[in-house]
Amino acid sequence: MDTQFAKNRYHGAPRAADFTIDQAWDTYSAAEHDRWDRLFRRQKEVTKGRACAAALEAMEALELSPSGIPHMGRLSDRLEKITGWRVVPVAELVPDEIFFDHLANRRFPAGAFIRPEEEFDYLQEPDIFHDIFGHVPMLANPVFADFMEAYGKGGQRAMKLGQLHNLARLYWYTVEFGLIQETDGLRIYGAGILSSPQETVFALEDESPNRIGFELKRLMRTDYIIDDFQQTYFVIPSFEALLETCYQDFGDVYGEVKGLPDYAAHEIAPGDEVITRGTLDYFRKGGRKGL
Ligand code: HBI
Ligand code: FE
Repeated sequence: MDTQFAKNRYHGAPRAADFTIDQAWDTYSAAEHDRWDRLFRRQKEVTKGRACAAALEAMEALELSPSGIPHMGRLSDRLEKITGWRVVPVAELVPDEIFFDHLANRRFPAGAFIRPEEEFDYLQEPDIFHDIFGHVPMLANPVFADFMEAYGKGGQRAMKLGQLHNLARLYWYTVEFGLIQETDGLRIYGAGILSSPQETVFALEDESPNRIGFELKRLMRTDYIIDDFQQTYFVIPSFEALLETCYQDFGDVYGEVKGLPDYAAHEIAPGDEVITRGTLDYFRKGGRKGL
Protein backbone atom coordinates (compact mmCIF):
# COMPACT_ATOMS: atom_id res chain seq x y z
CA MET A 1 0.00 0.00 0.00
CA ASP A 2 2.92 2.37 0.68
CA THR A 3 4.63 1.71 -2.59
CA GLN A 4 1.98 2.12 -5.28
CA PHE A 5 2.36 5.90 -5.60
CA ALA A 6 5.24 8.27 -6.18
CA LYS A 7 6.99 9.46 -3.03
CA ASN A 8 5.89 12.76 -1.54
CA ARG A 9 7.85 14.77 1.01
CA TYR A 10 5.94 13.33 3.98
CA HIS A 11 7.06 9.77 3.31
CA GLY A 12 9.37 8.73 6.11
CA ALA A 13 8.12 11.48 8.45
CA PRO A 14 7.71 10.28 12.04
CA ARG A 15 4.23 8.87 12.36
CA ALA A 16 2.04 7.78 15.26
CA ALA A 17 0.53 4.31 15.63
CA ASP A 18 -2.62 5.61 13.92
CA PHE A 19 -0.48 6.75 10.96
CA THR A 20 -1.01 10.46 11.63
CA ILE A 21 1.91 12.83 11.09
CA ASP A 22 2.71 16.47 11.80
CA GLN A 23 1.27 18.58 8.99
CA ALA A 24 4.28 20.90 9.47
CA TRP A 25 2.24 23.70 7.97
CA ASP A 26 5.17 26.15 8.13
CA THR A 27 7.10 24.04 5.66
CA TYR A 28 4.80 24.49 2.64
CA SER A 29 6.51 26.62 0.02
CA ALA A 30 5.03 29.77 -1.51
CA ALA A 31 4.62 27.79 -4.74
CA GLU A 32 2.60 25.13 -2.90
CA HIS A 33 0.30 27.69 -1.28
CA ASP A 34 -0.14 29.32 -4.66
CA ARG A 35 -1.00 25.96 -6.22
CA TRP A 36 -3.75 25.48 -3.64
CA ASP A 37 -5.12 28.93 -4.47
CA ARG A 38 -5.23 28.21 -8.18
CA LEU A 39 -6.80 24.77 -7.69
CA PHE A 40 -9.32 26.29 -5.30
CA ARG A 41 -10.40 29.18 -7.54
CA ARG A 42 -10.81 26.95 -10.57
CA GLN A 43 -12.81 24.35 -8.66
CA LYS A 44 -14.97 26.90 -6.84
CA GLU A 45 -16.00 28.28 -10.21
CA VAL A 46 -16.76 24.92 -11.87
CA THR A 47 -18.71 23.55 -8.88
CA LYS A 48 -21.09 26.54 -8.82
CA GLY A 49 -24.55 25.18 -9.61
CA ARG A 50 -23.08 21.66 -9.84
CA ALA A 51 -22.08 20.75 -6.27
CA CYS A 52 -24.93 19.85 -3.92
CA ALA A 53 -26.28 22.55 -1.61
CA ALA A 54 -24.70 20.92 1.45
CA ALA A 55 -21.19 21.12 -0.01
CA LEU A 56 -21.57 24.69 -1.24
CA GLU A 57 -22.94 25.91 2.10
CA ALA A 58 -20.23 24.12 4.08
CA MET A 59 -17.43 25.79 2.12
CA GLU A 60 -18.62 29.10 3.53
CA ALA A 61 -19.24 27.78 7.05
CA LEU A 62 -15.76 26.22 7.14
CA GLU A 63 -14.19 29.35 5.67
CA LEU A 64 -12.44 27.40 2.94
CA SER A 65 -10.74 29.95 0.70
CA PRO A 66 -7.97 30.62 -1.79
CA SER A 67 -5.60 31.96 0.85
CA GLY A 68 -3.06 29.21 1.05
CA ILE A 69 -3.12 25.57 2.08
CA PRO A 70 -5.43 25.13 5.09
CA HIS A 71 -4.02 24.39 8.51
CA MET A 72 -5.77 21.14 9.47
CA GLY A 73 -5.83 21.90 13.19
CA ARG A 74 -7.59 25.24 12.73
CA LEU A 75 -9.93 23.83 10.08
CA SER A 76 -10.79 20.96 12.45
CA ASP A 77 -11.68 23.42 15.22
CA ARG A 78 -14.33 24.91 12.92
CA LEU A 79 -15.57 21.53 11.65
CA GLU A 80 -15.71 20.02 15.13
CA LYS A 81 -18.11 22.72 16.29
CA ILE A 82 -20.51 21.77 13.49
CA THR A 83 -20.50 17.95 13.46
CA GLY A 84 -17.78 16.78 15.85
CA TRP A 85 -15.50 15.63 13.00
CA ARG A 86 -11.78 16.45 12.77
CA VAL A 87 -9.33 16.21 9.88
CA VAL A 88 -6.00 14.56 10.69
CA PRO A 89 -2.87 14.68 8.52
CA VAL A 90 -1.42 11.47 7.02
CA ALA A 91 1.38 10.93 4.52
CA GLU A 92 -0.47 8.66 2.12
CA LEU A 93 -3.15 5.98 1.87
CA VAL A 94 -3.32 4.31 5.26
CA PRO A 95 -4.13 0.61 5.77
CA ASP A 96 -7.86 -0.17 5.69
CA GLU A 97 -8.19 -1.04 9.39
CA ILE A 98 -6.50 2.24 10.38
CA PHE A 99 -8.69 4.17 7.95
CA PHE A 100 -11.89 2.63 9.33
CA ASP A 101 -10.82 3.26 12.93
CA HIS A 102 -10.38 6.96 12.13
CA LEU A 103 -13.78 7.21 10.45
CA ALA A 104 -15.52 5.28 13.23
CA ASN A 105 -14.17 7.92 15.61
CA ARG A 106 -15.09 10.91 13.45
CA ARG A 107 -11.59 11.64 12.21
CA PHE A 108 -10.95 12.00 8.51
CA PRO A 109 -7.37 11.17 7.45
CA ALA A 110 -6.27 13.73 4.86
CA GLY A 111 -3.11 13.62 2.77
CA ALA A 112 -0.82 16.46 3.89
CA PHE A 113 1.00 16.83 0.58
CA ILE A 114 -0.19 18.82 -2.38
CA ARG A 115 0.08 17.41 -5.90
CA PRO A 116 3.08 18.49 -7.97
CA GLU A 117 2.56 21.08 -10.70
CA GLU A 118 2.92 18.38 -13.41
CA GLU A 119 -0.18 16.68 -11.99
CA PHE A 120 -2.23 19.84 -11.56
CA ASP A 121 -5.27 18.40 -13.38
CA TYR A 122 -5.24 14.80 -12.25
CA LEU A 123 -3.51 12.45 -9.88
CA GLN A 124 -4.68 9.09 -8.62
CA GLU A 125 -3.67 9.36 -4.98
CA PRO A 126 -5.57 11.55 -2.51
CA ASP A 127 -3.68 14.81 -1.83
CA ILE A 128 -4.70 17.69 0.42
CA PHE A 129 -6.75 19.35 -2.29
CA HIS A 130 -8.84 16.23 -2.97
CA ASP A 131 -9.26 15.45 0.71
CA ILE A 132 -10.10 18.97 1.90
CA PHE A 133 -11.95 20.46 -1.04
CA GLY A 134 -13.66 17.16 -1.89
CA HIS A 135 -14.35 15.41 1.41
CA VAL A 136 -14.32 17.94 4.23
CA PRO A 137 -17.34 20.07 3.20
CA MET A 138 -19.57 16.99 3.24
CA LEU A 139 -18.39 16.16 6.76
CA ALA A 140 -20.02 19.42 7.90
CA ASN A 141 -23.43 18.00 6.93
CA PRO A 142 -24.89 16.30 10.03
CA VAL A 143 -26.55 13.43 8.14
CA PHE A 144 -23.58 12.73 5.90
CA ALA A 145 -21.31 12.98 8.95
CA ASP A 146 -23.30 10.18 10.60
CA PHE A 147 -23.14 8.12 7.42
CA MET A 148 -19.33 8.38 7.34
CA GLU A 149 -19.05 7.25 10.94
CA ALA A 150 -21.40 4.33 10.23
CA TYR A 151 -19.26 3.46 7.19
CA GLY A 152 -16.15 3.32 9.39
CA LYS A 153 -17.88 0.99 11.82
CA GLY A 154 -19.24 -1.07 8.92
CA GLY A 155 -15.71 -1.31 7.53
CA GLN A 156 -14.42 -2.79 10.75
CA ARG A 157 -17.17 -5.44 10.65
CA ALA A 158 -16.73 -6.10 6.92
CA MET A 159 -13.04 -6.82 7.45
CA LYS A 160 -13.90 -9.47 10.02
CA LEU A 161 -16.46 -10.98 7.62
CA GLY A 162 -14.04 -10.85 4.69
CA GLN A 163 -16.55 -8.73 2.70
CA LEU A 164 -14.58 -5.55 2.26
CA HIS A 165 -14.73 -5.60 -1.54
CA ASN A 166 -18.52 -5.18 -1.40
CA LEU A 167 -18.38 -2.37 1.14
CA ALA A 168 -15.55 -0.59 -0.66
CA ARG A 169 -17.86 -0.31 -3.68
CA LEU A 170 -20.37 1.54 -1.52
CA TYR A 171 -17.70 4.06 -0.57
CA TRP A 172 -16.58 4.39 -4.16
CA TYR A 173 -20.00 5.01 -5.67
CA THR A 174 -21.21 7.34 -2.89
CA VAL A 175 -18.48 9.11 -0.92
CA GLU A 176 -16.18 9.37 -3.94
CA PHE A 177 -18.48 9.46 -6.97
CA GLY A 178 -22.02 10.01 -5.74
CA LEU A 179 -24.73 12.20 -7.28
CA ILE A 180 -27.85 13.42 -5.50
CA GLN A 181 -31.25 14.37 -6.89
CA GLU A 182 -32.05 17.92 -5.80
CA THR A 183 -35.16 19.95 -6.69
CA ASP A 184 -33.41 21.72 -9.54
CA GLY A 185 -31.72 18.61 -10.93
CA LEU A 186 -28.78 16.32 -10.33
CA ARG A 187 -25.97 17.64 -8.15
CA ILE A 188 -22.60 16.28 -7.01
CA TYR A 189 -21.60 15.19 -3.51
CA GLY A 190 -18.80 12.69 -4.33
CA ALA A 191 -15.33 13.96 -3.45
CA GLY A 192 -13.63 12.35 -6.43
CA ILE A 193 -15.88 14.39 -8.69
CA LEU A 194 -15.89 17.59 -6.63
CA SER A 195 -12.09 17.80 -6.72
CA SER A 196 -11.83 17.26 -10.50
CA PRO A 197 -12.78 20.06 -12.91
CA GLN A 198 -13.17 17.67 -15.84
CA GLU A 199 -15.25 15.08 -14.02
CA THR A 200 -17.44 17.77 -12.42
CA VAL A 201 -18.71 18.61 -15.89
CA PHE A 202 -18.60 15.04 -17.22
CA ALA A 203 -20.57 13.49 -14.34
CA LEU A 204 -23.50 15.87 -14.77
CA GLU A 205 -23.49 16.94 -18.41
CA ASP A 206 -21.79 14.34 -20.59
CA GLU A 207 -23.95 11.92 -22.57
CA SER A 208 -21.53 9.05 -22.12
CA PRO A 209 -22.08 7.72 -18.57
CA ASN A 210 -25.14 5.96 -17.15
CA ARG A 211 -26.88 7.58 -14.21
CA ILE A 212 -29.01 5.18 -12.22
CA GLY A 213 -30.96 5.24 -8.97
CA PHE A 214 -29.09 4.09 -5.87
CA GLU A 215 -29.88 0.54 -4.78
CA LEU A 216 -27.51 -0.98 -2.23
CA LYS A 217 -27.27 -4.59 -3.39
CA ARG A 218 -27.12 -3.63 -7.05
CA LEU A 219 -24.33 -1.19 -6.28
CA MET A 220 -22.39 -3.76 -4.25
CA ARG A 221 -22.33 -6.02 -7.30
CA THR A 222 -20.88 -3.32 -9.56
CA ASP A 223 -17.22 -3.15 -10.60
CA TYR A 224 -15.56 0.22 -10.91
CA ILE A 225 -12.60 1.77 -12.67
CA ILE A 226 -10.10 3.69 -10.58
CA ASP A 227 -8.11 5.64 -13.14
CA ASP A 228 -10.72 7.29 -15.34
CA PHE A 229 -14.15 8.91 -15.22
CA GLN A 230 -16.89 6.56 -14.03
CA GLN A 231 -19.04 4.71 -16.53
CA THR A 232 -21.98 4.70 -14.14
CA TYR A 233 -22.99 7.16 -11.43
CA PHE A 234 -25.48 6.17 -8.73
CA VAL A 235 -28.00 8.83 -7.72
CA ILE A 236 -29.33 9.06 -4.15
CA PRO A 237 -32.66 10.79 -3.41
CA SER A 238 -31.34 12.31 -0.15
CA PHE A 239 -28.61 11.92 2.46
CA GLU A 240 -31.25 10.63 4.87
CA ALA A 241 -32.01 7.79 2.44
CA LEU A 242 -28.29 6.99 2.18
CA LEU A 243 -27.89 6.90 5.95
CA GLU A 244 -31.05 4.79 6.23
CA THR A 245 -29.45 2.01 4.15
CA CYS A 246 -26.86 1.63 6.91
CA TYR A 247 -29.49 0.79 9.50
CA GLN A 248 -29.72 -2.84 8.40
CA ASP A 249 -27.51 -5.83 9.01
CA PHE A 250 -24.86 -5.72 6.29
CA GLY A 251 -24.04 -9.35 7.17
CA ASP A 252 -27.39 -10.27 5.57
CA VAL A 253 -26.73 -7.97 2.61
CA TYR A 254 -23.32 -9.58 1.96
CA GLY A 255 -25.00 -12.98 2.23
CA GLU A 256 -27.53 -12.08 -0.45
CA VAL A 257 -24.93 -10.55 -2.76
CA LYS A 258 -22.48 -13.42 -2.36
CA GLY A 259 -22.62 -15.85 -5.26
CA LEU A 260 -24.51 -13.44 -7.50
CA PRO A 261 -22.53 -12.33 -10.57
CA ASP A 262 -20.92 -8.90 -10.70
CA TYR A 263 -22.05 -6.21 -13.11
CA ALA A 264 -19.48 -4.54 -15.32
CA ALA A 265 -19.04 -0.83 -14.64
CA HIS A 266 -20.96 0.16 -17.79
CA GLU A 267 -23.83 -2.34 -17.55
CA ILE A 268 -27.49 -1.51 -17.09
CA ALA A 269 -29.14 -4.23 -15.00
CA PRO A 270 -32.71 -5.52 -14.95
CA GLY A 271 -34.70 -3.50 -12.44
CA ASP A 272 -32.42 -0.44 -12.61
CA GLU A 273 -34.06 2.92 -12.23
CA VAL A 274 -32.41 4.45 -15.28
CA ILE A 275 -32.15 8.21 -15.02
CA THR A 276 -29.84 8.52 -18.02
CA ARG A 277 -28.85 5.67 -20.30
CA GLY A 278 -25.34 6.61 -21.35
CA THR A 279 -24.04 6.45 -24.91
CA LEU A 280 -20.70 5.15 -23.48
CA ASP A 281 -19.03 7.09 -26.31
CA TYR A 282 -16.23 8.43 -24.13
CA PHE A 283 -15.21 4.90 -23.11
CA ARG A 284 -15.54 3.45 -26.61
CA LYS A 285 -13.03 6.05 -27.77
CA GLY A 286 -10.56 4.81 -25.16
CA GLY A 287 -11.42 7.07 -22.24
CA ARG A 288 -8.68 9.25 -20.78
CA LYS A 289 -6.14 7.55 -23.01
CA GLY A 290 -8.14 8.44 -26.10
CA LEU A 291 -8.34 12.17 -25.30
N1 HBI B 1 -6.37 6.14 3.35
N2 HBI B 1 -5.63 8.31 3.56
C1 HBI B 1 -6.54 7.44 3.09
N3 HBI B 1 -7.59 7.88 2.34
C2 HBI B 1 -8.52 7.01 1.84
O1 HBI B 1 -9.48 7.45 1.18
C3 HBI B 1 -8.36 5.64 2.10
C4 HBI B 1 -7.26 5.23 2.87
N4 HBI B 1 -7.09 3.93 3.14
C5 HBI B 1 -8.00 2.93 2.68
C6 HBI B 1 -9.09 3.42 1.84
N5 HBI B 1 -9.24 4.70 1.61
C7 HBI B 1 -10.04 2.47 1.19
O2 HBI B 1 -9.41 1.22 1.08
C8 HBI B 1 -11.39 2.27 1.87
O3 HBI B 1 -12.30 3.21 1.40
C9 HBI B 1 -12.02 0.94 1.57
FE1 FE C 1 -11.23 10.43 -1.52
